[in-house]
Amino acid sequence: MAQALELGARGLGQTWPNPSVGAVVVQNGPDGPVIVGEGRTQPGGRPHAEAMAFEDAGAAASGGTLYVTLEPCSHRTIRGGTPCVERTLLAGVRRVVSAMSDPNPQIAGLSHALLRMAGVEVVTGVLEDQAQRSHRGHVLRVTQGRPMVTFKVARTADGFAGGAGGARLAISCPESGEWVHRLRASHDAIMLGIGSVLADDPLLTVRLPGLEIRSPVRVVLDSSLRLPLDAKLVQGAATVPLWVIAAEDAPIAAEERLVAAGVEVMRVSRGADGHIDLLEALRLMATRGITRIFSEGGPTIGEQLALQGFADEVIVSTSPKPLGAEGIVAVRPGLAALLADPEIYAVTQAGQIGCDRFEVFTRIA
Ligand code: AOF
Ligand code: ZN
Repeated sequence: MAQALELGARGLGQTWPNPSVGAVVVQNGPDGPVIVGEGRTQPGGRPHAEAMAFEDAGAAASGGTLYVTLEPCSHRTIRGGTPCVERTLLAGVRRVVSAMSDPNPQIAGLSHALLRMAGVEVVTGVLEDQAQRSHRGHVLRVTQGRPMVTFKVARTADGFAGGAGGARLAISCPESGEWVHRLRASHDAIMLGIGSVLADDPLLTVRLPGLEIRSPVRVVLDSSLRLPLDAKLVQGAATVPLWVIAAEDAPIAAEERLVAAGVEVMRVSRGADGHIDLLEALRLMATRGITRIFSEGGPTIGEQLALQGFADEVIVSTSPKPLGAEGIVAVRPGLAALLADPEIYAVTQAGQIGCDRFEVFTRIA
């Protein structure tokens, strides 16, 4: 199962609207169990992990065990083909070990039951915590209609994300830069506020040497459609999709200019604070198939995401260098209070990357 989880984790960010599942087929050889097939959900969500693993195993799957990180599917869809439960039976598998049931209401325990009825031994809940973490985006999308959100912020030793007035700071060391690209690549979309775009003019593509991957969709929350046409994000809209979420009252002329430049503009209501209604924006992204969102800022969005209960993971990286002056506070007080509350966030990872220290907080309530 650990191997299956490893396989599945490699596809995070690439398989939306589907979860990234890993599957391993094991057969008893003369010297003990051997892996005869492996697979993971393919980019875009199909073929499913089991289909890949059975194809890899061929006839060797018969009589063997399937380890899979999510309950196999049994539903039929137009784009589907043979459901994985049927494939499992056709392959002659005798035992299925699954990490967790699939909360997708079309499946939700039905597949495990179908397999048992067909005489297959089914074991569930193996390494479930890890599987739940890996499939959190899918689980939230099918149970709550919103994607999972990871918020990351980098700060100086004295706690600032930017200089006074929002001036951009070079905070992190080079090793952290590569890590951020990996984090981006493991999410379906990167979301940021118009303030960060106007201040930094970022490109937000994923550059990982030796890795051929689909770059996450870029999403800008821009209630009044202030995004300039010469922003790098807009210039790159032909190669990597750019979605702009605006308020209903934003000028139509601005929308038309952006659309002509290849940007997709969507509209939602304004929240009580006058900004984009975050829940509506997240729901909209979920309807478009997004399961995992990476937000790199800024501090205000991070605080709002956390206060409204949507910051499922928060990553704080701290450099050893202080700014030594007044700046933009990276972890705003509302977020800081929640992170410090052990009933709301648990520290699930901590360590050092290059010169930077980092902590990963996972929302538990
Ligand atoms: C599996 N194996 O590798 C994945 C599964 O749109 P479809 O027809 O591909 O079905 C999507 C649903 O199937 C998705 O919402 C989730 O419940 C499950 N994903 N199932 O057996 C896989 N990725
Ligand atoms: Zn399937």
